[in-house]
Amino acid sequence: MKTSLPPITRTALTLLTITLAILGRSLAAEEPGAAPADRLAVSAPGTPRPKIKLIYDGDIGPDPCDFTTLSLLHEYHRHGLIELLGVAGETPDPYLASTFSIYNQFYKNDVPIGAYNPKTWATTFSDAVVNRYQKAAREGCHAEQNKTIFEKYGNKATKTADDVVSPVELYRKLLSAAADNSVTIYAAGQLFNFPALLKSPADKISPLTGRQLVEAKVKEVVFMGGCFPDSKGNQFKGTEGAEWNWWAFGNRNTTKYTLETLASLGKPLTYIGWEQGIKIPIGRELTKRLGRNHPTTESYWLMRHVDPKATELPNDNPAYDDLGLFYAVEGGLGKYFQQVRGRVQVNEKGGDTWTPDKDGKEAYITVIPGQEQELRKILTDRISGK
Ligand SMILES: [Ca+2]
Repeated sequence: MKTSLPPITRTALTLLTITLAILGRSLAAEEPGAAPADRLAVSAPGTPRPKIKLIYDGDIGPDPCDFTTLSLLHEYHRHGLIELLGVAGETPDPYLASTFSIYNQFYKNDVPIGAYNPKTWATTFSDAVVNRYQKAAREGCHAEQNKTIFEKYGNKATKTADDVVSPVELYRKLLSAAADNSVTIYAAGQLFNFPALLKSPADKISPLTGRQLVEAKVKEVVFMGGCFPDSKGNQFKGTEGAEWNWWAFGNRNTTKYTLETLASLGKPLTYIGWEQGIKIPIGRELTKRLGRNHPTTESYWLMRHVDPKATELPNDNPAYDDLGLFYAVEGGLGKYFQQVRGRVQVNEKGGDTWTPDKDGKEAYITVIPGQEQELRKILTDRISGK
């Protein structure tokens, strides 16, 4: 919608913008390296505040929290809390593009999609990674969610891998069109897209390299990944001591290269570890509200092997990714979350340790004890559109 404002209003708006900008800077200046000021308070959807321009980067499936996160992204987008610039898939799954498209159809949004195509993904994924991913999807989790969701909810208008651009192309387009220092990335999966993007050369989309685009356009990155303060204390099965996302299906240095490069570019990086989402199980109430005929409900049924005739989900599931997205968009430091500043060190296999540093530009966040029930309720509300 275009509106033409009278000159006086434009001047007033300009002054207001300048005042807000100065206020924003002075707030940020109070505490070097602090989370943005709007991370400090949770507001209800619809409350006027600067819209976060967000790119989602992640794996969808097999965990239900991937699908609840997609629902939450679309709810935030349609409630105006974020401008969802695009969704970038990062796994070698031929049905990832169609899941993104089905959610666009379900929520009546038209969010740009980037996903890998089986015909070309060999330039990004080794055979070993593809095999480990497929083995995990089939055996570890006993479900190929995206394929089933396509068969059940796809239609003629559903886009597939052949209809969408690659994740790197999506990123290059979105970042080149964005204002400087304006884009928040929420990364809730393995980090395969980042090395490919950071190493991408100048092309017809942009004269900047991927590294230059990230340096110029990205404001901050929030990750669901790792385990804090270190991953050694947890016995992760089959992931060589690393948390699942940061293990990257055994692809050496994917996580280490990504985090070290982003840190060297001076980007504020926030992590929410595996151990936080486990405290916030959701699903039973949520799937009741969404109804059985919804891809997010479907993902819970598939993951839990629920009898197709059942009307209710027997268990909740950890809200790993949706909890991180909630923080990335609505904040809640001091109310729901606390943060520890410092610097992460990741080994070549994706295992992590932490060095505290009160002036660090990186932070991991944890749920404030006692806030778990409230977070379960608020996440259930948000994901179901309340
Ligand atoms: Ca995920």
